[in-house]
Amino acid sequence: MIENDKMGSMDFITLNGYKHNFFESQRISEEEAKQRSQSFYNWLDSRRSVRDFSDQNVPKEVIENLIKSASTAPSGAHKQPWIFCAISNAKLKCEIRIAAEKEEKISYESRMSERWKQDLAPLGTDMNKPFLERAPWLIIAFKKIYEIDENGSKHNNYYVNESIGIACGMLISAIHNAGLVTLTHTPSPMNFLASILNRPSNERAFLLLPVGYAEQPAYVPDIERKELSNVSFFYE
Ligand code: IYR
Repeated sequence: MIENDKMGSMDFITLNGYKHNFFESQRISEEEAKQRSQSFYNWLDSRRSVRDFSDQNVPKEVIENLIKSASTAPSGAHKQPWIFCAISNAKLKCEIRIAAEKEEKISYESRMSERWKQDLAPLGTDMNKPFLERAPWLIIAFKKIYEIDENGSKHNNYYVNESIGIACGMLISAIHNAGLVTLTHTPSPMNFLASILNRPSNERAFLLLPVGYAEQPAYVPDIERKELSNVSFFYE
């Protein structure tokens, strides 16, 4: 039996020949859990996708901590199938903006349906992406669809989209926690990112996140989140 109390339990056990360390779980009262879950929700709910960026610098150390936070995400078979490229280099940002706007122009002019453009109208997006140059950092999440072992053989990773999606969610929360803003930018197709950044053949761009301080003033769309009753169904 594995006890969940450190008292009298072992520091580690062995399963299938692999070491499993004692996990010191946090125990908090129901009252504290109610308070903490409410205040965490209030704090997450104050996050908004922001398109108006200040050009104020953000220290590299902050970006490193954001990426470390994202990389704590769970992943299929713990393969951690991601790499986060952080770009502050002005020339690269300019190159990325030009390439993204080229794709977006085609998308807005011919790839996206009228319905899609109508759905985006409240958000105020268009083919111009000045934030790609103005934000001090761009973080581009690449998924690693396979790994290459020492013999050059390819091994597919597992649940890659789920894994990197979770990591990006955690990254967005970490950005919010650091007093910074971002938005999820997905120029489509995104393969120009791998070529500009010289990424290896097993990596595919998943999401581009400009990171920085919000411009003063910044404006965000007047939109609402769905109510709990519209996003949940309880079976008790
Ligand atoms: N990638 C385009 C279009 C776009 C699509 C969706 I769905 C959005 O929620 C927002 C934008 C762009 O970045 O403008």
